[in-house]
Amino acid sequence: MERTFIMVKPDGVQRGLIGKIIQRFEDRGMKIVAMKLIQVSKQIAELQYEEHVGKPFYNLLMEYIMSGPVVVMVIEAPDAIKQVRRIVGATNPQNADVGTIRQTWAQDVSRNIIHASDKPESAEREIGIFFNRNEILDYPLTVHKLMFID
Ligand code: IDP
Ligand code: MG
Repeated sequence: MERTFIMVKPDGVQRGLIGKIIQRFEDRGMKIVAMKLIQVSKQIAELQYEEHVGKPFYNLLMEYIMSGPVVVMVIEAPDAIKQVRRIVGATNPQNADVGTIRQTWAQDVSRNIIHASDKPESAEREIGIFFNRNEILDYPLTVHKLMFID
């Protein structure tokens, strides 16, 4: 099992999509091991998006991510990082495959409603930014017995 980090961005929260987005991951049998509703501070936003410093969209991205509450989650699943990114879809919703979260609910790259870690180092770093160890729960998900053969 692998862990990844996702965030329902402020537009996703304002548009009432928290439940629908979580449903996509639950439907796939992915396990939520941590979750909370928070307001991102400037300090946290700078950490989350440090790789984008200096890019033309950086300031807009910082404003966007701090513009309202977000839902942050840690999801556990086999090959979680790649599989979650497949469910999320391409960064620009206009390029996202039909049926992905971004293709279903978004139109514009600067309002793409969800974040998901792109590689193992990012997942570890991002989980560490948003969660303490004691906020990440270790528990069995009963449905896994029906979905996986050890
Ligand atoms: P990702 O979210 O699919 O990993 P990244 O390239 O890491 O995409 O970009 C981080 C976020 O920055 C995107 O999700 C999107 O909100 C925003 N972003 C990326 N490229 C652009 C752009 O060209 N214009 C405006 N915003 C952008
Ligand atoms: Mg990214």
